[in-house]
Amino acid sequence: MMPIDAHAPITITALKWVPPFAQGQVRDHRLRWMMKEVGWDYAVELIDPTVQESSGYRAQQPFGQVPVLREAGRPILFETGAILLDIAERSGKLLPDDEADRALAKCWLFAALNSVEPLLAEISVADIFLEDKEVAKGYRPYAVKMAELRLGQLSGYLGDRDWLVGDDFSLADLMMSSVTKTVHHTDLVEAHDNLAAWRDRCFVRPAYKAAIAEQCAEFEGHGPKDMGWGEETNEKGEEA
Ligand SMILES: N[C@@H](CCC(=O)N[C@@H](CS)C(=O)NCC(=O)O)C(=O)O
Repeated sequence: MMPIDAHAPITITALKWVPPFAQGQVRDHRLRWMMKEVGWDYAVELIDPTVQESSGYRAQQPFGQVPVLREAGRPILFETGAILLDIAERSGKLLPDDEADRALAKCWLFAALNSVEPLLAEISVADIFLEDKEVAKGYRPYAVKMAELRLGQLSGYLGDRDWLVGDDFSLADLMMSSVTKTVHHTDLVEAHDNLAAWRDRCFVRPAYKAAIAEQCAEFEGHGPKDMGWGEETNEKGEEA
């Protein structure tokens, strides 16, 4: 695993601990993955709800979320899509050389975040976050129908392409494959052979594997107490 350089000029934020269902899912993995793809060093600042709720952090990330990217002499960036695009443009990596393909890769970056992620997230709402289990049960079939629709459309576009745009893995593949992790606890992606194969092509990349291993290793040394939660927090993050 690539070591994290505590003196690196770039720092990203991540959460000290999350429940098992979210480990390997927290969105800082997108930045770790991207940084490893382009070969940039970075340090990680692990934060907890006290920091998330502080006015200092809200000035960096108005919603108190992770990740942000801090770099001396530059504005602090938030929103993983914007950060990935910034890194791609500055490093000259993970964006196609061809101008038309470059424009298309940006379309797919936004499509991942704007047209696919919100629909897939509804399944997490039904499965994990809705407290009224009856309401969740009633809502889930609709959420599944909408997710199936989008993933079917994505599969239709992908066809027998190896990558979403052009001949190489790009930030569009990075973001879209990361977005499919939202439904990793279902077989909705596996319902489409080409989609599952493309996702696996993304996830077999050493940079992805190292990013996930790194995030999960940080959770090892922490627990619910580090987030100010009771030790009885269950695997969904609910306190008993
Ligand atoms: N649209 C944002 C979403 C960031 C986000 O949802 N972060 C989650 C972790 S995956 C978070 O910080 N959740 C804690 C919270 O909202 O308090 C992005 O892509 O950066």
